[in-house]
Amino acid sequence: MPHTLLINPTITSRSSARFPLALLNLAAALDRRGSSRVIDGNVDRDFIRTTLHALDQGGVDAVGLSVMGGPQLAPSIELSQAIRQRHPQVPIVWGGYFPTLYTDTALAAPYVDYAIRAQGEQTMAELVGALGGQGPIEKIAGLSWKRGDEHVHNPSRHFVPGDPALQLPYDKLGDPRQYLARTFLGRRTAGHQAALGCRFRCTFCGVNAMFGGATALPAAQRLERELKYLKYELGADSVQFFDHNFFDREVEMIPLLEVMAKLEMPWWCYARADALLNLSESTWKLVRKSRLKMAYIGAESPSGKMLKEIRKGTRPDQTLEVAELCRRNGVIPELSFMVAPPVDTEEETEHTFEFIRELKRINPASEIIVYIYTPLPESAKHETDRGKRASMPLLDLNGEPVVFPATPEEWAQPQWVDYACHADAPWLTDKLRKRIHDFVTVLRCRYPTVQDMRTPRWAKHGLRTMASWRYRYRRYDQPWELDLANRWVKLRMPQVSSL
Ligand code: B12
Repeated sequence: MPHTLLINPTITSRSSARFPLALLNLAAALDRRGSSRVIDGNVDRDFIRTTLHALDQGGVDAVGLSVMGGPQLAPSIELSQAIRQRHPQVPIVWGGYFPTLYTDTALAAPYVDYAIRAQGEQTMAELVGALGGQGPIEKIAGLSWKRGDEHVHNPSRHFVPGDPALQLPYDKLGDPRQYLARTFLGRRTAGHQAALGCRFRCTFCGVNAMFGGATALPAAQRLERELKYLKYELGADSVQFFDHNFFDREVEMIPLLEVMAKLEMPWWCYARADALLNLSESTWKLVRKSRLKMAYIGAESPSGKMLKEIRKGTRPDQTLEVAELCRRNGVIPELSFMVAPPVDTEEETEHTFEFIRELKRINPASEIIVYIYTPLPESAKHETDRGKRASMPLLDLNGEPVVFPATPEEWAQPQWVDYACHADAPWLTDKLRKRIHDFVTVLRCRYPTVQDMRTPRWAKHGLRTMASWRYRYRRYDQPWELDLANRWVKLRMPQVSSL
């Protein structure tokens, strides 16, 4: 009976910790033919010591880490090095977005023995079986491993839809109630994933690279069972859906929305403008009854040309239309944009600022998220998309091709953490970086996010008043007084900590 430790290295603050769903899904799969323990670094801030202590007790056959690019890399490296040093014989497995997108980079590290690409449940279960002598490693789909100095990439695993009977082992988290958080949705908001994958193939998105355009909705019975567990067993009063893209084809959505309309738990989700615009009035009625509060919609750009280039599949006029539609239905659209693309960098950015102003005119409640456009390196795309379109080489400020990191340590450097978080890019001038910062400062003070529960009303009101003349007259540059006020107020940043 193989025993596996599953670790979620720290990525966010204790108060922003949400169910580590990747590990719960993996644990459910591993426990069919063995056992597992989950250690969540978002809750256990001393997770490295806890892991080493668990290994010191013996009986662990493998350690699996969930690794996302960005701020989770440094703690993942630190943990892996500590394990390698104290227990060199224990196999270390990396899974999740980082090893899926950057498989060779992950394997380049001496402390990563196996990289699991895309969905991990079956691959990890087969790997721990193979490590215990059951079956050859070469046959495990979705696994990458090392033979001497060579990296071996076994064929990919086909997309696996969710199991309708699956029960996530929440009890492995100690008291699962500690993951319910006070958000603008409610006093005890739970994170939940219902559907898997996304059928769209936007070139910039890690989800396409992970699922290759596949999607699977859950059975309505499973959704109802899981939501009832969250509501009646744990006491959750609202839900943040982590689904890569919640609204799919209308006919298939109706049974799911009926479940949600029955439970009436205010909710948040990722959605697309076109999908929302295609819903009929009767479905909108269900959406209202189910109490959808906010939909995060990737608007990305006001330029139709750029939207085509990144294969978004929506148009700028649909973004404007959906802002109005949401207003009529009492849903807040949270619209995200990617500014400073590698070509026409300044023009596109200024054009986006104007477009955001237009959206605010149409629906002042719209929440706006501004990211820097940081495309995935060509090697990180899903294999079926790689090289399909001759994408322009990315050039830095000196006109030299951007060279992406080749080791996890390099990806953990601040400039590459920023790249992974869509916060900075090598083609950004200081002037434009400052201009974006200033615009965002004025915008978020003029329209403080409703997701901020900490800042008192009077402070938000003060910020709004201070920022209003700057916003009105487009005087974004050097908002020193707002920067100063922000140091005291510290408005929540949904793009960093989510709800
Ligand atoms: C919750 C969440 C977070 C949480 C923390 C999650 C955590 N680890 O505790 C927070 C809010 C902190 C967060 C932060 C970020 N996130 Co995030 N996040 C998510 C979200 C919404 C849900 C994750 C989840 O639980 N999924 C459900 C589980 C079941 O799926 P999964 O994690 O993919 O796990 C499967 C496989 O990946 C694999 N797997 C995963 N781990 C492991 C481990 C092992 C050992 C194995 C074998 C397999 C394996 O098997 C699992 C089961 O099949 C996803 C979107 C999504 N729906 O996945 C984005 C997502 C993962 N985040 C993403 C990003 C980019 C970020 C950021 C780095 C940047 C940003 N601007 O958002 C930030 C960092 C911000 C910062 N601090 O500055 C991207 C990743 C894409 C990429 N290019 O890497 C996603 C896909 C969103 C998106 N569409 O862009 N995030």
